[in-house]
Amino acid sequence: IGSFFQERPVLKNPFLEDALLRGYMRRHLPQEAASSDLHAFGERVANEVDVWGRECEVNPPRLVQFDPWGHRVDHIVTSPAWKRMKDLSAQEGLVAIGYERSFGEWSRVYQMSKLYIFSPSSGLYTCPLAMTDGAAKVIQSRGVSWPVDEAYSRLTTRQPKHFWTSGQWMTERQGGSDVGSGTETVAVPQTDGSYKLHGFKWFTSATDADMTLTLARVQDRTGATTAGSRGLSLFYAEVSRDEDGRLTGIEVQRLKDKLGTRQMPTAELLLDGLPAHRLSEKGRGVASIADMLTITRIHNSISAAAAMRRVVQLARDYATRRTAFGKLLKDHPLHIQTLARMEVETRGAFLLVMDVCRLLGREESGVATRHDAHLLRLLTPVAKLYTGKQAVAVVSEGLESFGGQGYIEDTGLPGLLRDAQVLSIWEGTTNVLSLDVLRCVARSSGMVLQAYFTHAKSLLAGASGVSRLAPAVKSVDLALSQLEVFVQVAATRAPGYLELAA
Ligand code: MFK
Ligand code: FAD
Repeated sequence: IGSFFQERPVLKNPFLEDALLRGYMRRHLPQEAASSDLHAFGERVANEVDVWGRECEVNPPRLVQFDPWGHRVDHIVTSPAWKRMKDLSAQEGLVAIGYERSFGEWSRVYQMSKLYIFSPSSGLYTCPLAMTDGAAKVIQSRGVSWPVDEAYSRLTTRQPKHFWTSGQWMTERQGGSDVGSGTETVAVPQTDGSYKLHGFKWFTSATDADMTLTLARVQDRTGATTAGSRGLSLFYAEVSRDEDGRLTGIEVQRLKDKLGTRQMPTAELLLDGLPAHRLSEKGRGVASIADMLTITRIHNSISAAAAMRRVVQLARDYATRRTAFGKLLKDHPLHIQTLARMEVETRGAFLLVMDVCRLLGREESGVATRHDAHLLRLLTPVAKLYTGKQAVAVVSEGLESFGGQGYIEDTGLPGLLRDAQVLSIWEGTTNVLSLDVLRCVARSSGMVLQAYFTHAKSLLAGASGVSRLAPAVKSVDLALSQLEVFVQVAATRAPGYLELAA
């Protein structure tokens, strides 16, 4: 059997190991309270939480539809580790930090840095946290009052016993991208001003949530509804059980059998009279849930950058432990070149996503300029679509750097690749987000692009000493001057010209 056993790669404190993250925090948020919290949390992730994440993977959720006597119960049974993730998330303020705003405009950067450290060890608990954050944001933007004041306090608390997570039930069988045409769920008005929802939600993740935001069409007195996006309204519903233990107005049809993200339940739900409250004006459902999409897409980008960082970190460590052709992998220039390319991709992703978080923080603290607002609108889908693709490529390359062991399930490495694959699908596929970018360029009459090029120019100006960047500065200048002409011409030409051009 031989006497050689390869040392495994070791996960060290992901904050201390990440020179770019530490440098970024030193530069932008040098407060001791933030860095010591990130340091301590990194220690916890490496020594305690990472094991729970593995437990979530090997002990995935299951659905118990009936009790032994045939009563419908629809219990989604989750692992103890999954439940611990919920308590930890509250204690560590993984949603709360974004709303406490103790670090002013840098609070989002701080919150997202914690999530970045947590994500690859979280057993996908970052999914419910993303939706929880998105729901809190929608409620906050619309005003915290009845019937969602209690929910808001629960979504943003640090008290584990009080903490709630939220779902985001948008996708139906006819269309997840095109929710405007694809949504069949109807909302039947009740005499007390509330509604009952009837329909079928085809994908609902982290379905053990305490509440949800969802879309439905309000029926008029004749039972008719308005088709398309203009017929959709936004609803708030709590997930509760009656005295017999049955879910109120919901049947869990089945759990999805997925390529990855197996740690968390994703269910098909029949809504059969689910009590709900309308949060938006009638017909403003898509525009009202857009705040949630912004937040969850930023979380998605953070998870993508974090997956890349994790695989690079482990690959670097492994390169100091594995020998081939008489020397450690770290001493093979070609192997180091491969790791260096992964590192460059990871750094680019991190800096892009952190810039989006910075802009979000500025907007929420009321210090954002119009220019910042344009950039946030443009860069949110760009970062999501770009990092989603990068994560799959970098994590795949990362697996190869462990040789055959990268393909072996119980190393935990293949799960990183499976989980990365979803990042470009949910929360808007790559093509759908590309179209979102074009629409926002057109609707802002090109202003978002102007903001982008101006921003790029100022970043490049900071590096003007680097002569290799001179062509880039020149092309940004050219793009900016062409864009200015384009916007001026478009403003004087037929309406819709920009939309067509985009
Ligand atoms: C691990 C971390 C991540 C965890 C993830 C959590 C689990 C996964 C959960 C999900 O996957 S939830 C489902 C996510 N579904 C999507 O992302 C849907 C993808 N499809 C789109 O995004 C479509 O572009 C969209 C449904 C929005 C198209 O619908 P419409 O009705 O054709 O949109 P339209 O006409 O462009 O916009 C309607 C209004 O919404 C406009 O406002 P106004 O009426 O005031 O002009 C738009 O400006 C506004 N809007 C649309 N997208 C927006 C937006 N506003 C801001 N940002 C956006 N992105
Ligand atoms: P479709 O919309 O049918 O898209 C199919 C293909 O067509 C895609 O490649 C897309 O890019 C392309 N396409 C569509 N429209 C265009 C166009 N106009 N131009 C060019 N190409 C286009 N949804 C929820 O609401 N809540 C959840 O909690 C949730 N959890 C999920 C968990 C997992 C693990 C997965 C895989 C999905 C989850 N989803 C959830 C659903 C997800 O958001 C949708 O699958 C996604 O938005 C795509 O919708 P679709 O599946 O209907 O694909």
